[in-house]
Amino acid sequence: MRIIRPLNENWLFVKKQDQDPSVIPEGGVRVDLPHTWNAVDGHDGIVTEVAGPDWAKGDLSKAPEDSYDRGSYWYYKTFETPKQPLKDGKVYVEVLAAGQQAAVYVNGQKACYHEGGYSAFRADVTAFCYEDRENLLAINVSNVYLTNVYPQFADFTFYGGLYRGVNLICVPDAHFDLDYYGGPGVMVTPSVEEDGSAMFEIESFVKGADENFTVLYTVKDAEGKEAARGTRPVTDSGICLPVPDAKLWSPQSPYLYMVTAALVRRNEVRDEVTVRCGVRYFSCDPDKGFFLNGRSLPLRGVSRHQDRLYKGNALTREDHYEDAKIIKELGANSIRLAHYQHSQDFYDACDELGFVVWAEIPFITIMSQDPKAHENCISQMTELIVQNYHHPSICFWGLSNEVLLAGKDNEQLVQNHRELQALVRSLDPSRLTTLAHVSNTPEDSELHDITDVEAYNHYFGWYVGTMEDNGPWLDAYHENHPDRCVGVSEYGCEGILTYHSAKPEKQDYSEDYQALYHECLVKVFSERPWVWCSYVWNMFDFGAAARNEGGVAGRNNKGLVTIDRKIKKDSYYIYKAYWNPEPMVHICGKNYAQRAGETTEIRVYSNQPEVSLYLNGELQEVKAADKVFVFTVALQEGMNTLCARAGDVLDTAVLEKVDKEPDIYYLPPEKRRRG
Ligand code: ADA
Repeated sequence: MRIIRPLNENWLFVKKQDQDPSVIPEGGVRVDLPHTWNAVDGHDGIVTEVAGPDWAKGDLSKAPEDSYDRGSYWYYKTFETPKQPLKDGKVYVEVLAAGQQAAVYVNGQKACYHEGGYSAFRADVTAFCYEDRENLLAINVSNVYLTNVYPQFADFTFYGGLYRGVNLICVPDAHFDLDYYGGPGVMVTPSVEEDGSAMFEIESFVKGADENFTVLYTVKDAEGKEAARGTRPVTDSGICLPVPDAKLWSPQSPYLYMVTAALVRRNEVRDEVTVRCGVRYFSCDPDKGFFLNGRSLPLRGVSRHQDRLYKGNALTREDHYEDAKIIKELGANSIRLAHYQHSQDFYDACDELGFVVWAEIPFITIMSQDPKAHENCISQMTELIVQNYHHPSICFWGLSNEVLLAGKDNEQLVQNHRELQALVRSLDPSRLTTLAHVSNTPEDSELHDITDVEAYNHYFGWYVGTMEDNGPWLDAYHENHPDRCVGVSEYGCEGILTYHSAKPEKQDYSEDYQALYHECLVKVFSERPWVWCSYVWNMFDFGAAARNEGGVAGRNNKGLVTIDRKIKKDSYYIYKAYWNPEPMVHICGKNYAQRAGETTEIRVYSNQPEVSLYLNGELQEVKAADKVFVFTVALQEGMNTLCARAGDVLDTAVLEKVDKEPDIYYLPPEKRRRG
């Protein structure tokens, strides 16, 4: 049987460029994986030397503006070759991700080189391992800018490091394949039959086995009960296993099956692989939007980046699950996992907690002029699909994001998209393709005619226009292009807890404006089920090293929740009111703690029909409204206690009446966007 041994402890991290992979160097620090060397400078806003290209002119010859350490560094670790029961086994090193490119050496011998910072890759190191003494594993990892590796340039930090972990995998000579784009060596495609039963179409890819071997497949239900079983010869290993009365997967009922393929010789299982699957079917209609299992399900959710305060992207499985639970509490039914392949941990959480996922590759902002870059797109898309084929949560593969932001709409760009579309169709005809247009993408661009569905990134009410422009834009587009399935892949605005105003306005970076903006947008989408998806940009504030806005350098602050996951902003709660049926009430403006003026506005969010507001124990008013309840109250001198009751739920707030509000509440325009 295969042995999977995590190699995450006791690495030596050497922050030097050229090193000898066959000898442990002097210096360095002991680290455990996951690890990134940009855990702090990736979003602390301290600008180091600026290599400053003018990327807007497409000049990417030099590394984009660097305000974090982009280097080529080394990790070292010794390991023993595991003793295998059978002598002819194979040994692989599996890197779960290395930002952004990496080379793997064992005992000084180069085993592989990989480009792309977000996918797993493996190296067969059998020939380089010693039988009788320790081996030396050295991995050179680099997030130095290369013209042929995506992302070229984008509004998030390209963290460097072994940030998801490394495994040693040992398999017998006869085993399920480990060489194909980091895939599991088995491919399971569940589908729903006319009679409501499910069919599990399974294919496995076996190496080193002769006619004495067979493959035994079993399907187990969520209770661990065997639901189907079948055997095939390795020479023709495909099989379709029926599961009558299958339970479907959906966000409301994320039912999972376990499919195991066992490689059997005589009465012995030599190798085994298990994948989790879900049975569902879905479609998109230009006029009716997204359907899952035959029911309309407008996808209403958030986008999420994979980094946290002072951890960078070196997250644990618990971190990923915590993020997913915060999003589940919001009541989202979908997540756009921008702008790259995310961790298996997070896709697993989406399968288990129930989210429909848009997964994508980092073909973003600009198409590199380096022809080799398209090969990188192709390999990253292949890895994304092969490594994540089994996640029932994933329904969409995203080809690109805002490639017209800094690039030109040209034939090569269209051709590259057509090739990506053909690749996805060949690897996975069971899912839909999509892409995210930058807001000013011409409506007659050929980029509209390639993917199955499409979406736009719109920031009306933040960068341009007003929040009220969003509904009319969607209605006009829908009318002009009734054959297109259109969604909104991004929308949002900055919200920083320090800034407050009784008269919030666009670009004031206040928590209050962000809440008003999202009050407007959540309603726009609730009235348009034909908009197949809408994703708040972003669920969490995240690292964007080149940014310097709102007095918070190094970060994008459009999150509904702070980068440390500790504080939900007011805007979080308007979504909870719309999307989570559990009774709730939330008094906004708790951080707007000191208020001047005879009266002040108190906004309350609730999914209950009526809210009663009390000031210092006195009932002020009972209001009936739909989600947003706006009261005007006259605070008394000093400290005041507010209480909002809605049915059986309540919320309180403490506000102080002052003569003059703190200057810090207001960010002068000249300080709002710098750099
Ligand atoms: C774009 C881009 C995002 C982010 C966003 C913003 O839509 O796709 O990655 O940069 O703008 O915050 O401006």
